[in-house]
Amino acid sequence: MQKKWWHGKVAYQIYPKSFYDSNGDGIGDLPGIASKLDVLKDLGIDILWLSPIYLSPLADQGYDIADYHAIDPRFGTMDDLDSLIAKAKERGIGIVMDLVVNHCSDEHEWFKKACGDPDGRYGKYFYIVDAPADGKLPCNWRGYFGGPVWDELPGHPDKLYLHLFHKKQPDLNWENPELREEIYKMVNWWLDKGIAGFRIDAIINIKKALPFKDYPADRADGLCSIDKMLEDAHGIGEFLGELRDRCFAPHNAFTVGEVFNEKEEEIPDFIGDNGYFSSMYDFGPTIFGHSPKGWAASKVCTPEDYKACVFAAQKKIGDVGMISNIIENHDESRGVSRYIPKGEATPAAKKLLAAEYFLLKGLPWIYQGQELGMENHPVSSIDEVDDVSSVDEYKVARALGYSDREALDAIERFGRDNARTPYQWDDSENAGFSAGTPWLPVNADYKVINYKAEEADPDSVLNFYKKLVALRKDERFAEALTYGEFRPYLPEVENFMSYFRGVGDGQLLVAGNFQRGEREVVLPEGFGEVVLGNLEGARIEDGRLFLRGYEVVVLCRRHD
Ligand code: TEU
Ligand code: CA
Repeated sequence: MQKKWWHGKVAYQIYPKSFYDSNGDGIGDLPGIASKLDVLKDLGIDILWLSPIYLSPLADQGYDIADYHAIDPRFGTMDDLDSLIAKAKERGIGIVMDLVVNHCSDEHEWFKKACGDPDGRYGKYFYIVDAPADGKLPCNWRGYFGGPVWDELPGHPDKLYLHLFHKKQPDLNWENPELREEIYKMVNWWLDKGIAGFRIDAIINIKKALPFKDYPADRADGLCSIDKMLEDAHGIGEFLGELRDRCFAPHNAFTVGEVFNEKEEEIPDFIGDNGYFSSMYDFGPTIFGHSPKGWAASKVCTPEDYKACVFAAQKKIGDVGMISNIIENHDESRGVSRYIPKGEATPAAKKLLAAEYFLLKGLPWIYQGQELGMENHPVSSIDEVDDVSSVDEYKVARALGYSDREALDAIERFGRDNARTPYQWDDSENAGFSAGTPWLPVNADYKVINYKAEEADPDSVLNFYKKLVALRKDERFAEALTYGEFRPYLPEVENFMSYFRGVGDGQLLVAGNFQRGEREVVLPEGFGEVVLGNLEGARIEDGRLFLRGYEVVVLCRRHD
């Protein structure tokens, strides 16, 4: 693997709307982020991804962009962003923007012009078709937010347009070279501004299986999951290779793809030495247990399931490229509530989960609040839910006969609002996030789980994350943790998640007891020096390691 400038770094994701509100309107903003840069520096962050801050009607919380060259006034101004980029750079932090180009907003001028002249130049920037006389839609694909992917083109009852996501997010037609040129021009405009790169949104969707056709329905609605079409879509490399060659490579940009549904044989093309992207996320644990019947029918991810997903990805990727490892993001529920058995998410267990994913081979990402051990929040009524995806899943669950409470339980488990409640800065009103009324209520546990309290507590989850970051950058172990081989240790032992990093003398062993009960295991020959642990007083006797409930230790070879 060729060495790159961003290898060995630590990355962080901010969801701007919920990070810090500097002007009391209840919405997080760019000056708010700028005021917290030293907090991120102190955590050891090198790469900072901002979820969208572009002009948007926020139908999908900003993933519906109405102007790619403008900052939405809710978040601030372009000067605020330029200032943030400069201040971040002073601290050695590179800003990564969110590139959302599978679709734009229906309020983008391109779509407005398309509605004005569906058969003209801008109509061809989208997928616009004549509405079939028999009323049958061109295909039975189900949108990611539920319902058909076709809607009437505003002002044209005889025409339909395609949207894989919200109806206010019309898909851009990447088969059109003119549209692609518009995208490349915009991407280079941003890279010329000095950002470090992009996180690339929902990018696998830009290549559709054409011509449009039905796939077998997987629900009573007669529709089918988009996954079925994506399995049939081939040739995305033409677009992604062009995007790399015209934009990313000339700027030596860092790019990370949000890639679901990738074809395993294509992974070297995606993140290999000359890949379309620098990295892509491992979504193995994220998609584990998904049911075509929706969230309410999805399986719980046990510690053994989690270990199997993570180990499989590490094995699949190997030395092909640098995968990006997460336990959560703005689309997912809180990792500590998802991967730690219900009722056992103690600080020790949260630190165990942190160590287990953070020391894997790949680029570690922290999502805002994860470093505090922020948890899911209770939902008592569908009326309090903001997330469009959750609202759809509630309807799906109820249509399948689940009760109101069961449907709400599914939203508590998987809803995207879980990750979007305001960052918990301290135990003052609104958790110190805003002097106004937060756009989404603060999680009631902020009195205990908050930055101020954890910064002052040497045993906090926050301070454990700082130790993990320091370990990855420790000159004794950086090579092993960045480029070192990943090799499972005793994978057959249930609820024991343990793996080597590195080879020979530079090797580390992560050993986590992913359960409440104690256990003892035999240590591999030569290992006995504890470099990090989540509990005081790790116990090693005669080559055996004794682990308490949810205890994790990191060991290196003994240097007697
Ligand atoms: O998400 C892409 C996506 O397909 C999955 O995350 C998932 O299907 C979706 O979140 C519904 O649960 C990206 C963004 O991360 C997400 O926030 C946007 O809603 C979506 O694209 C559309 O831009
Ligand atoms: Ca604000």
